[in-house]
Amino acid sequence: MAFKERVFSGMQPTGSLHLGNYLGAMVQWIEMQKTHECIYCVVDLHAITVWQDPKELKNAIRQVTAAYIASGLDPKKSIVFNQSQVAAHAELAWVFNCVARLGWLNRMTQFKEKAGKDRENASVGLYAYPNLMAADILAYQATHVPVGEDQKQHLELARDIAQKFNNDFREQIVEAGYEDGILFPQPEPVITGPATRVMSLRDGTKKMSKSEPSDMSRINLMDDTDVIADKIKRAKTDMESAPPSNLDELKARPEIDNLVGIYAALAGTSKEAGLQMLIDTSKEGPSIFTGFKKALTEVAVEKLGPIRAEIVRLMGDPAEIDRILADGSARARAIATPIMNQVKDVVGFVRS
Ligand code: AQP
Repeated sequence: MAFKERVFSGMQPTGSLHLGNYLGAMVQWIEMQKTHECIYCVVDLHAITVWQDPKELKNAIRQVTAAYIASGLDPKKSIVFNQSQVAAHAELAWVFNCVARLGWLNRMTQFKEKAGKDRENASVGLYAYPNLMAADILAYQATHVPVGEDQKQHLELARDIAQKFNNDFREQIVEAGYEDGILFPQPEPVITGPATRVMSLRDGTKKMSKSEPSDMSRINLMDDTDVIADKIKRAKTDMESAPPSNLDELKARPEIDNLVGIYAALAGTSKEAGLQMLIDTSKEGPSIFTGFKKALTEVAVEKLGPIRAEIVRLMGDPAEIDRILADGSARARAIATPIMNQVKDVVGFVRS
């Protein structure tokens, strides 16, 4: 069966969204909304795989929703909702817990990074996170998933799960009316944002992340002008006395490469043009990066300032945000429930 193109993606309400979330995923979400049926979720079930203060979680769910809308998602066009309100996510995740193999999950690098040395103390949910992510996507038979590069491995797992489910239950899937025996499509990762991997401002080898303890490592969508300027001013560079003269040299200097990449993505220009800007401003002093950092601050404030102002405005009316989420949940349920019912039939459950 040829599946209708449908987009699904989500972000965790584990803190304020940052530039990595915005450039790595959100920019692509907004683009895809113009051409596709899109479902954008605030993945609160994923958030609780690590401890979340319940009072802060509620606020974070509303703030991430506000950030989606402030960044340009249209909740009338796209479906915007929070994951916990559509039961199909958790139901399908359980089925997938029984389809996915332990060996597959053991290979997931994100679990290793997040669990760190204290693996025995990590929640079972954190380990099974990729199965829930597969369920998020496949509960809607979604075909395209715009994400940052860090999610590539999880997407591959979702494809493996879809394939194994289709193989395991082929006979029943055909009986359910899917002539080719395919109930779940192979979801395609869409990793094409302007900066698919934004790195920490403090360490060019680590990705920018909400859960990194140092706030100086990231630019949050909620940061004001002074905070953005301060973070960029203090962003780690290196001790070299000259700027890189070409893209190969730039690549070998991860912190500079990251800043040039961020500049290019925000200014809507190429990395080459960003590097040229760094070269042209390097004589301004006192450091070779002073002029470049000033330009980077300007473009960051210009781009993020209006988004921040709109998040603040939307957060002034939490009841309106809740209405948007309720409307989105109802529309999401209308798609996911019939698919979930087919899954239940195919697996052999008696529905009552
Ligand atoms: N640094 C990044 N560069 C590019 N894309 C990124 N994404 C996250 N960080 C970067 C993309 O943002 C989307 C939502 O991510 P998430 O909130 O589900 O969780 P995450 O990937 O684990 O992001 P964080 O910020 O690191 O959250 P915590 O710290 O809570 O785990 C995804 O598409 C992701 O690729």
